[in-house]
Amino acid sequence: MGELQVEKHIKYILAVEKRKDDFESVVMEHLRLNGAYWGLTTLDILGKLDAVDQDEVISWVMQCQHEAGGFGGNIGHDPHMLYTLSAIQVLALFDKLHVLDVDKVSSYIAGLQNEDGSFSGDMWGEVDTRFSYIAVCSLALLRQLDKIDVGKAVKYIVSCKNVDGGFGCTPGAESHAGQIFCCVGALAITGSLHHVDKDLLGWWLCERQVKSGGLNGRPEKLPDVCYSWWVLSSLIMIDRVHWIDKEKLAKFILDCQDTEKGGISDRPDDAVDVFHTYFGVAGLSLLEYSGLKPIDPAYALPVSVVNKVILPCCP
Ligand code: GRG
Ligand code: ZN
Repeated sequence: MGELQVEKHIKYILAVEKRKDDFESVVMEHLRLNGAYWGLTTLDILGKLDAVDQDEVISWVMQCQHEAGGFGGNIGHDPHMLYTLSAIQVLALFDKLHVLDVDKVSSYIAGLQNEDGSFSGDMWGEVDTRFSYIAVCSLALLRQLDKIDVGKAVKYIVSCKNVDGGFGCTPGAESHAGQIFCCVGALAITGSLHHVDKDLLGWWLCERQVKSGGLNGRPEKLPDVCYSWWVLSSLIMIDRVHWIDKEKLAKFILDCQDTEKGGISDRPDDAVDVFHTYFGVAGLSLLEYSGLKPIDPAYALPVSVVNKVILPCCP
């Protein structure tokens, strides 16, 4: 099996952070704050977060904050839950959550909870269990979960559970590994995993592994490195990770590396991007690949970061 090209991936991510005008950077412009989270978390798992200028990153992140309290994908963009979580995660990586006006950010998030317990992504109202996860994860990191109705939030997530044991984006929507991560993650953070049928869901999740060792996101779909995160983290949270072939999955991820220029793609021989580089490295961390910092499957941050942020709150 090929080895993880640690130095090359570090170089690739540092280069993407600096390039402003090539194809990938232009495509990523509107979601730069997400990109920053993917790139910086990858660097941290690889033990190289100190290679970036943290003051510069933090000052840019704070400029992405809108007066409404939420964050946009870049300076001057409208606020959205998706970027607000990324901002909180990036600040947590640098142990700099104290620069936030916690009350303002958490009020923005809490203001997006609907009567039925669900969450909208922004003021335009799209409802999705992705936003339930984002609200719960963000507020837990800020230690502000009491700002929302957690009981109702859990109830809404449970209403998105399907007969196959999985979860969809809204009630009745088909199960998808990405949504399952969101729902299981939010249930894990709120101590509500008893709502999950672990054997049934574990069975659905482990069936996502295909011949090549990779995982897909739904039946009959192609494998993709990002599902190494969505599926594997969910299996770990419900304690069923031993139901897949970990060795074969690690090989699939390693086969998706660009061994010359660095970076990881969705499938072997495709073009690399920061998103799949993050999910490949994070997946290998979940597989306990040697030399990588362990990542927390619910918070999607290094365990060391989560311990620093969450532990001090516990009475
Ligand atoms: C902090 C890790 C983290 C996440 C934040 C935004 C979010 C919360 C979660 C997104 C969950 C999700 C829905 C992921 C799926 C992304 C994806 C690969 C979608 C593609 O779906 P299809 O059906 O592609 O178009 P397939 O793979 O089925 O062909
Ligand atoms: Zn993908």
